[in-house]
Amino acid sequence: SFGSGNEDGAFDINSNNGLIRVRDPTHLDYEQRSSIRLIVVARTEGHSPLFGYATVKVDLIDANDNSPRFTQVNYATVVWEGNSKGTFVAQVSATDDDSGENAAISYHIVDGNPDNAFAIDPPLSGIVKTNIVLDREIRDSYYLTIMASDQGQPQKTGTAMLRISVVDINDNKPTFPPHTNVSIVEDAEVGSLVTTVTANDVDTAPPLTYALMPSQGAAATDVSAFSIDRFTGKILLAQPLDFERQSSYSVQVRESEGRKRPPPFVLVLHFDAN
Ligand SMILES: [Ca+2]
Ligand SMILES: [Ca+2]
Ligand SMILES: [Ca+2]
Ligand SMILES: [Ca+2]
Repeated sequence: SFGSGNEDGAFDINSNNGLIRVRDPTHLDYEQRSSIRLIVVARTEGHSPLFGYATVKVDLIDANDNSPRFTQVNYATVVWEGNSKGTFVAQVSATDDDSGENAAISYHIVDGNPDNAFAIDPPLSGIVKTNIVLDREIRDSYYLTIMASDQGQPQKTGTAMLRISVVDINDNKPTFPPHTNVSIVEDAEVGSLVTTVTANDVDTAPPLTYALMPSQGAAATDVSAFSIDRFTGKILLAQPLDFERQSSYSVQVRESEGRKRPPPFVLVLHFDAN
């Protein structure tokens, strides 16, 4: 019989031949205790029995009965576009209650990674890095599914999500629509709308502003005949026109990011002589 160590009934012992067997495996958990010390009592039969004692130490072998668990189910981070490949994005981490190979965790991106935009490098680190140069104008967010796998048999896994928002930088130049000529009647009132000129910029910031400037080769005074709303690009007539005195004007519109980038948009105004 057992003297001690089997209070939970994990084992039984054959009282005739001393064979010890597992009776209830639910009490054998390496994570609770990795070895068990049983005191076995032997007793002679008869009126005045004699006793003998032995210690049996049972070492448990770890079974892979725990899955890796991430410290968070959902991770979120931001990363700037335009950084070189290999830029740090985030570090994810999982734990495993087993031991040895059964708790040796490697990480893999298993979904949500178009163009292999991200990589975990090295795989044991959980460090997520960029694997391409990110471009917010192509894709502004990613939603990665990351798996943690232990090395046990059978292998166990856990998953977490990592949301990555790509932050805009001002890496695109504005573009103007093709140059057009605009006509205006001679007797148009001062303040009337001549045309609206706006450039396109795929970045979100900064907001563009506009200014008028003289066209190359045209009279600088042409600019003073018009005014432009610097935010909307609306061009208004600023002084009365006289067809006999001047029959056409040429001005350029410059946007705020184009200072070093000629040529700006050219607007040629013709009077409608009617
Ligand atoms: Ca275990
Ligand atoms: Ca495990
Ligand atoms: Ca821009
Ligand atoms: Ca951008």
